[in-house]
Amino acid sequence: MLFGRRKKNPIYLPDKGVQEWKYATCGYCSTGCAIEVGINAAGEAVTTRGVADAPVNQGKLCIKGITEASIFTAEGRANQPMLRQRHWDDWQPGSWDAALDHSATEFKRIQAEYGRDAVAVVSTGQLLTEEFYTHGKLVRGLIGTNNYCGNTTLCMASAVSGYKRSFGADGPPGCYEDFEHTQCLLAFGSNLPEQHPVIYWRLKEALEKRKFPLIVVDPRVTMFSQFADIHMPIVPGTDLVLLNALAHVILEEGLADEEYILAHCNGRDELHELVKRYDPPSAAKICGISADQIRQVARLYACAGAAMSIWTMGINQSTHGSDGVAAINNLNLITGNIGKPGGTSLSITGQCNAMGTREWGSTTGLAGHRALENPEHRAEVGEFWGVDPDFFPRQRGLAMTDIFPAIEAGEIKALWLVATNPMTSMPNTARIRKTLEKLELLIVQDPYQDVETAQYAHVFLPAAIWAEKEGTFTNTERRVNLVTQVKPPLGDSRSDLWIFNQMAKRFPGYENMSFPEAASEVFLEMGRLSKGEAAHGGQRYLDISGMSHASILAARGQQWPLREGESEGARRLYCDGVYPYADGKAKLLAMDWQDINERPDAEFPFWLNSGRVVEHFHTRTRTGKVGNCNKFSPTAYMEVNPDAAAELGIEHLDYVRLVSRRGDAIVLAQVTQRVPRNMVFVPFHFHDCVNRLTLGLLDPYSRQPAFKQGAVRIEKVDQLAAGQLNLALRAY
Ligand SMILES: Nc1nc2c(c(=O)[nH]1)N[C@H]1C(S)=C(S)[C@@H](COP(=O)(O)OP(=O)(O)OC[C@H]3O[C@@H](n4cnc5c(=O)[nH]c(N)nc54)[C@H](O)[C@@H]3O)O[C@H]1N2
Ligand SMILES: Nc1nc2c(c(=O)[nH]1)N[C@H]1C(S)=C(S)[C@@H](COP(=O)(O)OP(=O)(O)OC[C@H]3O[C@@H](n4cnc5c(=O)[nH]c(N)nc54)[C@H](O)[C@@H]3O)O[C@H]1N2
Ligand code: SF4
Ligand SMILES: [Mo]
Repeated sequence: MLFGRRKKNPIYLPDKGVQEWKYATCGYCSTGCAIEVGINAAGEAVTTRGVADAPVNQGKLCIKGITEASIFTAEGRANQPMLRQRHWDDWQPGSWDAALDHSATEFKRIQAEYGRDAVAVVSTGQLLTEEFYTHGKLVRGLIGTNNYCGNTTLCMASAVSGYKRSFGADGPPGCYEDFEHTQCLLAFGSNLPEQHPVIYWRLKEALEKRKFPLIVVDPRVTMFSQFADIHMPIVPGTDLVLLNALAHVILEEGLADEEYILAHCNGRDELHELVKRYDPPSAAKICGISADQIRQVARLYACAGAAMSIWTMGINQSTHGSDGVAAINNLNLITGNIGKPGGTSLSITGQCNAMGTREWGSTTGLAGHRALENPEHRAEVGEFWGVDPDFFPRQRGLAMTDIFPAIEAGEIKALWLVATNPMTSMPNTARIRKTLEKLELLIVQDPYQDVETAQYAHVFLPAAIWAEKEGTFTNTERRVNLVTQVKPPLGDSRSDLWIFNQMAKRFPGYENMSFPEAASEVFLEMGRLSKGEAAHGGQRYLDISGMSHASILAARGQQWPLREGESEGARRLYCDGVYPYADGKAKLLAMDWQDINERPDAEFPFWLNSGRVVEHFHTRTRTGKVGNCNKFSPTAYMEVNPDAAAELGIEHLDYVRLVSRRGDAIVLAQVTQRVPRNMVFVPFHFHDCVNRLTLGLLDPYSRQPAFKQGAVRIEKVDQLAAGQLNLALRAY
């Protein structure tokens, strides 16, 4: 008898009738895979493939990239502007002029009545960089509100803040190629194989050529921790304790690179003094990692020659997110592991263009990593844009997570949401819902009209999506890559760039400024603004003056800094040990851990952890409608440990109710050893689910919510009723 493939049908790839392949960069995660979209004779996008000679992915794509062609025509796409008086009225289709006139007039009325900052704008990490730059110019230079932020507060804010505190500027100093040089890799709160599958593939390739220790710190037994040599199942929210203990061992045992510290760092003695309190036995009691393992990992890391750390949301989404990042930077500074091949502090970013908005969006400052607090920066940008520098605020305004409470308090009356869906993605969504109901004007700009936030909107602006537009994304390793327009926008939807340019025309001061229509021209303008000297006298790191759309396309992505006249960008930052602080030195920061999270107790005995799965992206406006993604997890569920399930009498695939101090949610039980006995993990992709439960205490520096630390209890429910409710909730 024959077994295996020979008896089965061969894999059959249908001919999609592709006539032309067009170049883009994937629009989901921050890996930055180069992708080609196949266009058929009718001009429709029918399929995708990886670009073989692209430095990032070398032809690879993950499930989301492979199925990305179907998002253009996915259910729910909006194709015309819509307006209504009150959010419970029916939508009325309107022209672009009507929608934009109404929006601009209302902004002006509200600003005149309540003050300039009564209008808030919340942006995203999912537009093209040229769009971010133009949006920033419009909001900072014409509308003039200081309450301008992005969903990156939910995502990368702690990394930005930690980089700034340690090094004096934002920007991940390493690159993917570091995997090929490192001798030890330590990953914190990142599930790389699921969330950045192609970065993980790069790491695996490196590991297959040359073995080095891989250590994963995560309270769950994720796919990444299963592939690791050492898994450290940390107590949620205690990474700072572990990091201080690692620094303790390294400094006490004389394993630090004292020469590097002396030449390039301030604050050594203060750090040493503080970490004396974090001896391994004391730290073990808090973070749950044994004293022996702490010593073992500290020695491995410090003696490795070249060691690198990566991290994602397990660190950033915490009440000590910014401190956690700075503590990772401490670890790499004291071991001399910055700016050298295989030695780095590499924040794995999130959304496709989380980097682009940090660089050029002006959300927390001014374009090109400039600060509102710096008078020279205000003058530079003011002159370049044709705006009186006094028109710019003198300090940054509210973060996204502070904008919603300010709406609640009545200080903000109008909100413009661009490419973000806080009704599903913010903590404590019941409160967000009430907040949105209070607004006099809510504008939602999104390609999909079924995005939950639109339920409370007065104006809906239908945006073109991804490769219906042209422009650039910057990925995790500072690589700027191109999206070309592979097909025209659906129906009457328009590119975000076009929408911002049209909105700009409706504000006084427009005549003195320039708003180029072509993304390639906007890019060159950004290049000009990126040139010159940095505040401390050295060259600016964020310099893209040597790039153009054409050069980026030819190279399949270029890294910044790439200065005028250069042909290749820098793979790493700070290779000379000079940091962007005035004295050129990095800061070692002494940070004590404070126990301020909501923790499990008798009433709510489980840790509530949340995050992602490989087949879905965020609030599922896209992957929820892509059959080949959605079929793998079509409904909300929790991971629960078999011992806990047995104790509660819960079977695999039972419906249960999760209850927190904020609210409740119905989920299916997936009984698995992935989580410890006192924890449940719920993917956040589903509406009316985990974010009804989350508390979201804020990090004091970054204002990022602690999405991953809360407390819940599990209740049994009537299976039939719960099933019906679940079906009703999951419209798609
Ligand atoms: N498939 C897919 N890929 C994505 C996305 C997506 O939605 N879907 N989103 C993109 C975006 S925007 C982002 S930000 C990234 C996020 O990428 P990741 O951060 O890798 O993903 P998460 O699942 O949010 O969280 C990672 C891990 O943090 C762990 N964790 C929880 N609490 C702690 C803690 O206290 N300490 C430590 N050390 N770990 C902890 C969780 O158990 C979880 O396994 O993914 C990007 N890529
Ligand atoms: N509990 C819990 N909550 C979380 C997290 C968690 O781990 N746990 N993670 C947080 C993180 S890291 C993030 S990044 C946030 C993400 O939270 P959101 O930003 O709210 O999530 P998305 O679903 O990505 O929303 C983006 C919206 O932009 C739209 N869009 C896509 N492309 C375009 C475009 O070109 N133009 C326009 N105008 N719109 C476009 C999409 O249709 C979608 O509606 O969620 C956060 N929330
Ligand atoms: S790894 Fe990220 S960038 Fe690459 S195909 Fe998948 S979602 Fe797209
Ligand atoms: Mo994110």
